[in-house]
Amino acid sequence: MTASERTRAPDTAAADGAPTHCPYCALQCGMTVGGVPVRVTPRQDVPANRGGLCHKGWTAAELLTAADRLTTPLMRARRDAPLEPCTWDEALDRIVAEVTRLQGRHGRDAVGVFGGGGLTNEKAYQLGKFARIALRTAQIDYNGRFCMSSAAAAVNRAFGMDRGLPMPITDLARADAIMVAGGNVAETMPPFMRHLAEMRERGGALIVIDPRRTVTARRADLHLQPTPGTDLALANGMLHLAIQEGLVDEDYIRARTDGFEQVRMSVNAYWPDRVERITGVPAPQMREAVRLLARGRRSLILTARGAEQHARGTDTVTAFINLALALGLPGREGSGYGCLTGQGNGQGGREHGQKADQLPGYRRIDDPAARAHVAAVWGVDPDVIPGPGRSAYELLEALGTEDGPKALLLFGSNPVVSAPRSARVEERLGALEFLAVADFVPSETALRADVVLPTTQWAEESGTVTNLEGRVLRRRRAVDPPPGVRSDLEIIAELAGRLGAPGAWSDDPAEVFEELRAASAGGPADYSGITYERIEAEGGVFWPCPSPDHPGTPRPFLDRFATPDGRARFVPVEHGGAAEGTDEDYPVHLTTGRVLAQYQSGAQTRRVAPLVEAAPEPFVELHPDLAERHGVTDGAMVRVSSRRGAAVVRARLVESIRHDTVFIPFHWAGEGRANLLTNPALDPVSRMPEFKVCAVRIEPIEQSGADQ
Ligand SMILES: Nc1nc2c(c(=O)[nH]1)N[C@H]1C(S)=C(S)[C@@H](COP(=O)(O)OP(=O)(O)OC[C@H]3O[C@@H](n4cnc5c(=O)[nH]c(N)nc54)[C@H](O)[C@@H]3O)O[C@H]1N2
Ligand SMILES: Nc1nc2c(c(=O)[nH]1)N[C@H]1C(S)=C(S)[C@@H](COP(=O)(O)OP(=O)(O)OC[C@H]3O[C@@H](n4cnc5c(=O)[nH]c(N)nc54)[C@H](O)[C@@H]3O)O[C@H]1N2
Ligand code: SF4
Ligand SMILES: [Mo]
Repeated sequence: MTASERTRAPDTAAADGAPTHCPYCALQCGMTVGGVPVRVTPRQDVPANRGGLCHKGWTAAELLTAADRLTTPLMRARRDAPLEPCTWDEALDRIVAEVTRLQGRHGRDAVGVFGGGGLTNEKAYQLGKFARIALRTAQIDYNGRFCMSSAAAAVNRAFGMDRGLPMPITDLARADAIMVAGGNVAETMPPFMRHLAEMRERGGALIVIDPRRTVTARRADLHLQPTPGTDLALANGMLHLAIQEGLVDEDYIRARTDGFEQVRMSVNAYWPDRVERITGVPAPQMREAVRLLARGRRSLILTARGAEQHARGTDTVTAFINLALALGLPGREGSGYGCLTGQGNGQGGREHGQKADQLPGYRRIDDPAARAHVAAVWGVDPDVIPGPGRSAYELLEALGTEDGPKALLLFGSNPVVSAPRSARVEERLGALEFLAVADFVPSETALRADVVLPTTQWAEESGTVTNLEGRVLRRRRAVDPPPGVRSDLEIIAELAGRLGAPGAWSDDPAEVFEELRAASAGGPADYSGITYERIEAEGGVFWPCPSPDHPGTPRPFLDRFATPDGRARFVPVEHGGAAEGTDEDYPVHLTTGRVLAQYQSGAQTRRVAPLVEAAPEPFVELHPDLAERHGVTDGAMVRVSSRRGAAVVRARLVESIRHDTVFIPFHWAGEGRANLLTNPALDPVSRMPEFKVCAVRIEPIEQSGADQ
């Protein structure tokens, strides 16, 4: 009997359903799910949302009954044959046969694994373990590489430990000023705005840095509107001004940091006129932003994908951290630097080993002590564990090549839509000898697979997620899954068994969590003191939590940073601009991002009717002056081309965007796919692709049609 069959009843029997959390973003709003038909109601007792939900959360129950929900495994006999229903045994046997055949012929690394930041901690942990000791492949990475990896790299470098927000979200309302660089939280985490609104009501100032005057920017006291890809220069320019105006906190710098002198010298060259020329932000606005940040003791600098998804994303985040350190903010209650994580388990998903260079507990896979610890928990010899593998885009690009994986097993991502230069990624997926995808809907990537495994989703299963605050929360099973589907944990356990893997492979989330606790013990992301019972009783527990009597760590850096000597590191960084500049052929900057009613690749939200109604199709946002120069009218179809391909989308003329920049949200498949255009130039440290800027050309469709 499998876990899905064992626990037919919901795991909390409250009249109005089970208390759980939203299937989508990292805010992990609390909601109660249950009833007939199944309904979602917001919870008041969860600090992140306090009774609020966004449009996606309110309509989340519709996901459970998507018309084309997968309920039976699918398989194709040959690469060019259609997908047809099959039994679980046939599907799993086929996967094991292909894995065995390809690894026998080409070695262990012939099979790759791709995971996702939406997977629970238990799944992320088990997937990493499965790759390392069942498949014994180094080739595993996940979509979080496309998300907050640049911030993670910068934060590790500066503070020695990567926890998105180093404080409870409720600290935000008491801040004197908050600067959000490249985050449109009013659309990407709407209930987050409550905390910012409360701060403003108390007299705090909101500063937003975004090339577009977004809904978030409109609610700010100050909006800086730079050219995409120039935040690093902007942050260095602000630090230059802080030094010039005597606003740096010399006592703090001496007591808690290292390396300021080098940074002080390096930002000498970022005088206001020069930075204004690079960024397009008027110098008086930079000065005002610095003064607002420096006027009180409680200020925060937050970055999100707009500042991070760049080929210099790590250095860009570092520039913002340098500014925060110079102003004396990190490691003080209610102030500092934070990264807004994105996916439902964006934080926990990056801690337990689905990343190419990582073992559970945020340990490094090349650290002998970490390997020995984790190997002991897994019951294997440390030598069995492979070394680091390729990063997400590099892994996708290597598929089907001479020394790349010939087979890929994918859980929780839809790279055909969401990976950069996606036509190339499709080509690489096509070059595989075997692709297996586990999903609960037929995503664009699942439809290209040889075997599709239908899984349980969100409210049909239990497990833990770690939200943007670093607070570990419980997702609870609120409804029964449809007959025929299995959980990711059951699938992994079955495959591990058939592959003859060593060690224990439970399909019960509670048991897997117990193992995760042991595997993470002593690591930077230490969960060993966290239990399901504590999460329940305490409304979540902040990691690190190294023992059952430890209270958890809401504010990790108050006494010391997590570096070996406890001091934060300044790192000098230099502006270099976008990897791909504009020129005569491609004269306009393209940036990409999100709209409120769609989520990520859209695999889920394009199946929810009210969301489709709210955001039915892709579009390109451009300024009326730019549109006029290109002969584009509002509502007309236009072709947007980059060096990598062309997308066809409807024009939306808005005054709120810079004249030199256009914006396309990335939630749709087909010819309006933003990622047909994006540039996979990678950050040298984080291996993050440059989703947020490339060079494009815009043409009205009729005109270019006549040219051909
Ligand atoms: N509705 C909705 N909400 C979501 C998601 C979703 O898909 N839909 N996804 C979730 C996930 S995984 C994530 S990672 C988060 C992302 O959350 P955000 O980071 O808030 O989302 P984005 O829209 O990708 O980017 C934010 C802003 O960056 C701006 N930007 C573009 N280029 C630059 C630049 O060079 N510099 C600066 N400063 N800004 C720039 C864009 O104009 C955009 O308004 O959202 C989460 N929440
Ligand atoms: N141009 C551009 N591209 C981007 C971005 C951008 O800003 N601009 N942002 C990037 C970012 S930040 C992110 S996070 C990525 C996200 O992009 P993707 O990785 O494609 O994320 P999703 O669309 O959430 O895909 C998740 C898939 O897994 C399925 N799924 C969800 N939960 C589970 C589960 O528990 N188990 C299994 N087996 N399947 C599950 C869903 O149905 C869906 O098909 O996109 C990146 N791509
Ligand atoms: S803000 Fe995020 S977690 Fe909250 S309801 Fe919306 S999608 Fe769900
Ligand atoms: Mo993300």
